[in-house]
Amino acid sequence: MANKYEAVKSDIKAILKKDGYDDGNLGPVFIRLAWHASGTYDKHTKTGGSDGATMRFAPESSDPANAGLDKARAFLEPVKAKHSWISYADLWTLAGVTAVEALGGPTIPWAPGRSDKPAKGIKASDVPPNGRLPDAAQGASHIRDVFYRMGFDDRDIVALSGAHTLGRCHTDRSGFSGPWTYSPTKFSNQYFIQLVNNTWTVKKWDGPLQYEDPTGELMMLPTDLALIQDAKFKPIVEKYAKDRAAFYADFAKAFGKLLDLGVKRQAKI
Ligand code: ZEM
Repeated sequence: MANKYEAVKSDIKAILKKDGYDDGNLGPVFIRLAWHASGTYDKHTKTGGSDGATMRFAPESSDPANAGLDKARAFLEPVKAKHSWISYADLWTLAGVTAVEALGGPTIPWAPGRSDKPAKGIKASDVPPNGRLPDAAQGASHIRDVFYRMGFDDRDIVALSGAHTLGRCHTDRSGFSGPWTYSPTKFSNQYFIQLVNNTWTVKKWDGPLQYEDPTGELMMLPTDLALIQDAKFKPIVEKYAKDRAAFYADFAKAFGKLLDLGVKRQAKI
């Protein structure tokens, strides 16, 4: 990677630790930003994806699925101000890559070359419609519909879901609450270990349906539990719970592919 991108990476790395914010690190929300910027891709119409950085514009900016990502984008503004030549689309995806690596995850293949759709004259039809990102309240067939539309298979789906080893749910963003693991700022295969080895029951509360472990400290979304309820997903979850290296290799490949969906590069870099 060219030195100027390494310089951006090191400035992103420098702002990750943040006392008083969640578990003290912006990495998880940067990874979610990179994922939501990319996960709108539709292979049939070749629309959506990280190219264009369309999350700056309505309706994508106000998609309820993107609640809280305005904060992630704002945290990156000082980096953008310092390196004004970089596109938002490259910056947001690079922030996700940098966070995975800085939190102890695998090296993610990433190449620059995304450009930003200009704000001037932007129309709603230039922006992917809301509703393309997965709905945590649903099950395996919905997950497959969404990720197959992006061009992923079952193994990719399970590998990508392992990102939930990091971060947490916020009642004021998604309505859900809590972290998936005891180490939400350390990349690991803990998410799969928890899914397989812990006991998950419906949480009794006023919020949306989610699951909790016997301590009540950890959580799973309905879509997370779908991964051990589905006969094809479950063996992959079990494999990653036992084989951290296999998860890291598959995650790196799938996350790199996700960030590149629909990217049209102007010139060879
Ligand atoms: Zn998530 N995710 N996600 N995810 N996600 C949340 C948080 C995070 C789903 C989902 O609904 C939610 C992937 C797949 C799927 C991360 C990364 C990746 C939250 C909590 C929800 C509700 C948001 C909040 O309240 O702040 C669903 C349904 C998914 C697929 C079926 C994939 C793929 C990811 C990356 C590769 C991360 C890192 C977080 C934690 C964010 C944070 O702020 O801590």
